[in-house]
Formats: sequence, structure tokens, C-alpha cells
Amino acid sequence: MSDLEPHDVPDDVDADAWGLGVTGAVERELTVDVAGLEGLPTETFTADFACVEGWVAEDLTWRGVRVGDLLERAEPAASATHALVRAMDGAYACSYPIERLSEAVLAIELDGAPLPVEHGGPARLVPTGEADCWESVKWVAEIELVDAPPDEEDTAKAIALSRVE
Ligand SMILES: Nc1nc2c(c(=O)[nH]1)N[C@H]1C(S)=C(S)[C@@H](COP(=O)(O)O)O[C@H]1N2
Ligand SMILES: [Mo]
Repeated sequence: MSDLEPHDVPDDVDADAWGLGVTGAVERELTVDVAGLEGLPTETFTADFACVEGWVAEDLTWRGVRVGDLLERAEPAASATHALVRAMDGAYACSYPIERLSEAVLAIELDGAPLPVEHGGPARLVPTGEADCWESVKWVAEIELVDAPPDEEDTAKAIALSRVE
């Protein structure tokens, strides 16, 4: 493992080189880049973002692609029940039931501008509806579909809570 703390901005984020893989229990693994996401239907919504550390960012307007639209293109296997959303910073990964992940948005814009790297650009997972702050995975690099809840590798909550005093 690198000595990069998972909350640090990865220093090699290059929007032109970035790609997101949809892997695992799917009929066709695929990779999508920023242009590919821009080519899919997007939606825009506004929400507050609250962190368990005690702060709130109000009225954030996200634009992005419904994860369900992306998963459809990869044709999830009938056996797939969950997904691990992995960040490009290696250790950070969050597990989701597929139905819930499908409702989340892969955001590429924040408040009308390309999502800044410090907030997870080129693409950040933004759950719609109730969610914990650590579920909003920044610098998403891979969505791996799996046949059972991936407890071992589901590190996001522990990493986030380790930062809370
Ligand atoms: N890849 C990655 N995503 C992450 C985290 C992280 O450490 N690494 N922290 C999470 C937590 S706990 C919070 S509160 C938000 C912080 O988002 P911000 O840096 O845009 O404020 O990112 C979430 N997504
Ligand atoms: Mo958080």
C-alpha cells in the first residue's frame, strides 16, 4: 500500500487519462472515460452534504450519470447482488447493494463546473437519498460487481470514522 492517506488528493489525477472500469460479475466488462460519461444522459440535482465529522456543505448542485444506466451497459450477471466502488487511491472502497447503487449518480460536475479534483473529480459517486458521508466515493476508478456483500474490502466507513475525534 502507498503512504498516501486515503483522504489525500491522489497526485496523479489526470482527467484525460482517467477511466472507470465496470468489472466482476458482468457479461461485458467496460471502461468509460469522461467523454463517454458526457455522452450518456445526465441529470442534475441539488442536495446538502453532511459529514459525520460535524460539518455540512449546503445546496450542492451535482450533474452526472445514473449508475444504473452505466451498469445496464455492462449487463450485470444474474448472480450479482452487490458492488464495490473503488477509489483510485487504492485502499478506499465502499460496498453497496446493486439496487441502491443504481439510484446513485456518478457526478462529473459540481455547481455548473467540472468537478474539481479536490472534491473527487473527474467523477464522484453521489448517492441520491439518505446516505453516510463516506459512501460518496471520490475519484471513482472501478465498480466491481460481486455475488455477496464484500465485507473485507469495504473500507470506507472505517477510514472515515478513523478521522473522527
Ligand atoms: N476516495 C475517497 N473518497 C471519499 C473519502 C476518502 O477518504 N477517500 N472520504 C469521504 C468522506 S468521509 C467525506 S466527508 C467526503 C468529503 O468530501 P470533500 O473532500 O469533497 O469535502 O468524501 C468522502 N469520499
Ligand atoms: Mo466524512
